[in-house]
Amino acid sequence: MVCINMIKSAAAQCHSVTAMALSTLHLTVLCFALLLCLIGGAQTEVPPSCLASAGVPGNPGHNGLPGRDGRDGKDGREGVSGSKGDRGDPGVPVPGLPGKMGPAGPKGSKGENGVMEIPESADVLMKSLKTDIQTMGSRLSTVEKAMGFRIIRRVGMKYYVTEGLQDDFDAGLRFCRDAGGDLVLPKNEEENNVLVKMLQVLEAPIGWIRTTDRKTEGIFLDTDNSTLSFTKWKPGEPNDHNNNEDCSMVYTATGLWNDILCDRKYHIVCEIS
Ligand code: MFB
Ligand code: CA
Ligand code: CA
Repeated sequence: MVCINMIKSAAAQCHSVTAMALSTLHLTVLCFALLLCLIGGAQTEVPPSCLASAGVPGNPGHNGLPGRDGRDGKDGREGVSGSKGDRGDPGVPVPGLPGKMGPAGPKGSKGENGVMEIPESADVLMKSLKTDIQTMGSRLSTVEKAMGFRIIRRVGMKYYVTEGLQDDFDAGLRFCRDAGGDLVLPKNEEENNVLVKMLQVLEAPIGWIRTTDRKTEGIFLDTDNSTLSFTKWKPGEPNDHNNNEDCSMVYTATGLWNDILCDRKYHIVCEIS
């Protein structure tokens, strides 16, 4: 069918060929198409005039329809570098990798004093330390008092001190209490022995002991009216000889105690604790 149309078109144009001048190419194409049709066996009539002589080429026809896209050509050679492009937009800020440790900065200014939080254990420790400090303070005070005497002996937590003075019982009480202590009263064998040794140093045969039965005859108490936890009476003593013996003394030779008149003058040994 296409072939007939082409021939009709060719025929129509051939008919006018004498009147119009077809392009050589156009005429060639048309004749080639005609030849193809004839070869194809198409049984059609070709006007004799078309085959008789070529006419004058006509005006160029309208441009044909665009052809189909051709196949991609081969890659071209690499082009020369283009000129420098415009400056790009600022990039999206992305944190960089951490930098190297810089040099130490200048020492900061002194901070405010912090509030010391004392944990419970430390609180207990603080209380213990306070007690220890108080004890040490008391001990220091004791030592300072004892240091004022000519002869000093430490026994347990006490100091026995003496200047070698002799006087009556009540004078002895006043002297020792004025020195910050009291007249000596041994509370055990050890203390009694230290007292005896001090009297030996003084070459004193007798020394005062801080106990009397002034409150109740026959009941010997400390001067604060407390009972005695230790005594070392000589056998048969206290005997309130001549019914007027209410104070107490120790024999240096034996370390034994005896009740005696309070106005006798014996060596004074003080205790400071
Ligand atoms: C008495 C004694 C008394 C006097 C007296 C000289 O002992 O108890 O206190 O010391 O001797 C016998
Ligand atoms: Ca008595
Ligand atoms: Ca006696």
